[in-house]
Amino acid sequence: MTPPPSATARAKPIVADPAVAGLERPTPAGVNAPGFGSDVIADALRSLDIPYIALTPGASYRGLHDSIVNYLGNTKPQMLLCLHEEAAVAIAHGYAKVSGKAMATAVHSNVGLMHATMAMFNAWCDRMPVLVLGATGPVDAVKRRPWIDWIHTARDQGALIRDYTKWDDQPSSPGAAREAILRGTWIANTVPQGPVYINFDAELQEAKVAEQLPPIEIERYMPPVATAAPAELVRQAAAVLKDAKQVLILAGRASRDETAWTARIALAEALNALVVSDLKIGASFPTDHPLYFGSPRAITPDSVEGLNNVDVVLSLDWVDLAGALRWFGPAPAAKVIQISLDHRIHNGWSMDHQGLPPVDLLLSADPDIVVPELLKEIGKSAKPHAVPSPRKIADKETVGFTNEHIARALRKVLSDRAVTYTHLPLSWDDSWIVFRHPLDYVGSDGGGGVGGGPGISVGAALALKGSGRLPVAICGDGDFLMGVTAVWTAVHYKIPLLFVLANNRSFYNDELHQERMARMRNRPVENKWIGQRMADPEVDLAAMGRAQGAVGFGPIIKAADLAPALEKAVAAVDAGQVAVVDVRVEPGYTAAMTAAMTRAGN
Ligand SMILES: Cc1ncc(C[n+]2csc(CCOP(=O)(O)OP(=O)(O)O)c2C)c(N)n1
Ligand SMILES: [Mg+2]
Repeated sequence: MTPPPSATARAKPIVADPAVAGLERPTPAGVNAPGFGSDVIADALRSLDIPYIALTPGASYRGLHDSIVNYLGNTKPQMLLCLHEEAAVAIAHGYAKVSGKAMATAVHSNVGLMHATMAMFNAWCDRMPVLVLGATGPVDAVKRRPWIDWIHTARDQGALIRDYTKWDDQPSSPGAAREAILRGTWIANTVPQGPVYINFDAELQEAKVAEQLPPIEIERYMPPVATAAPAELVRQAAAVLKDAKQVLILAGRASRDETAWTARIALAEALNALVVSDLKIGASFPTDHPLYFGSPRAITPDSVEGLNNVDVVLSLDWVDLAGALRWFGPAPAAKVIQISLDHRIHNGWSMDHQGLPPVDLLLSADPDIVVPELLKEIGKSAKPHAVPSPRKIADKETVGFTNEHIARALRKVLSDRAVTYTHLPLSWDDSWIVFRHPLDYVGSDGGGGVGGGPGISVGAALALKGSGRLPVAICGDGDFLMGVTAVWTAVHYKIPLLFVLANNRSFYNDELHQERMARMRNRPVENKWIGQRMADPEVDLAAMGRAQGAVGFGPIIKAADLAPALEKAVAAVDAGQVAVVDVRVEPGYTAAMTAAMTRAGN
């Protein structure tokens, strides 16, 4: 049986990049049979074709570390050394955003896991698969070294992350460890995807294997999961959509699969539906398509006028359906069809499930699988197509020196080149850069955890290596500074990537909040910068790139210098380097962004 398109996309074989594979070759150890518990764990990772394990080292998993280097020969998986656990997990997160598949990470005991938590939360909210391996000091107290093994052993380490992982385990034998790795990887990769955590007792890793485990057929433990909707529900949904006067499609979470992308466009065209997408998640619809309405930020109380005729809303796993329905007022009259599996991983700790939306018809299935089925029911051109008239990008020079100048310069320098935007800052406007392919943009950090941008971008760039696509990360200065050491990993492992930094020398998003407070309380607005501005001294971000082996450009302080600097930076990336361009934009957001942020309820 041929698996449906999204299942295939999420299970593409992954090959290690030859340039990366040539690095850090160990002296052969000549080991060929698993002698220790951690060799069994390493064998299980090898059997799953996981190309990389991003890690920050620690003694709690010294057994596993040795097995990967000396038993596996540091290949499949190959270690990617990271300077912070948050970067290690973010890299795996970014890798999954492109490949659709979990990469491995390893983090040291409770302390490494604590550093990793925010990145795990980001991956969780983004519904991205990551296999996080961890370790604890000997569970058997008699085996613990004084002091250090005690502070690095916790009764229930998984409790730190249980609320934002799909599953966790602490196996107590090599056989159980192998099973945990198979189960964890399978769960992580199954839609809705998410991170999993497996904690290995140091003693289990370091103990000799009493007897060899019988070999197993890995494929039999990795059954592909493709969740379709019952035919009757698809027929009902198709009937509602065909009868609608005006459908609004909320093109939400989707795979990077091109076939699914094409089917989504065909469905919108067959229904002559308006389409909305969201910068929170990867590109899900061509933003220059005549049916494309904009991102939620474009939907202001005034523009909702344009949605007045909408009588059916079709959500393709939209991140916040209840929030979107508020565009129509407190009690939306439109019929709502939801296609999503997300409810399957909602829990009581994280409120990332958002508000409870009214839903008239739920298809509990993967939208990438349902959309082609709906299309079959509806037929190709039930309604006249809109005349293609791509959304115009306002290309006139704007005043000052803002993020819009960055967009304009990138458009000029990159022209029609295949680019993947691996990260965009919060203040980005979706009308500035057009997306025409599912890999043009891989979405944001998921959990709103600032600092994820650099690591996610390095992981995405790693997965894109050799694809011919240019990875471009546009990060705020705050985001970059919090995750800056990911740059070293990119440089060290020869992962070409362009960082363009929207450096307003501020955690500016929060200046707006202080402004709002001051206005509400009738206090001086001019104090909003205090405790927000990173000035005196201004941080030299290009130098922070250079200090880690990247090529640094800037500070660029005027618009005219930007395109020439970007040209040089792109040439450096084309030559295999990591480039960091420090653009000193003015503090301030666009009027639309400011309005969206300071609207009532924010
Ligand atoms: C880990 C974390 N700390 C703090 C915040 C609060 N926060 C939200 S946006 C933001 C500012 C980010 O600064 P920057 O990346 O420079 O973007 P800017 O707002 O200046 O455009 C902060 C601090 C957060 N979301 N996550
Ligand atoms: Mg900033």
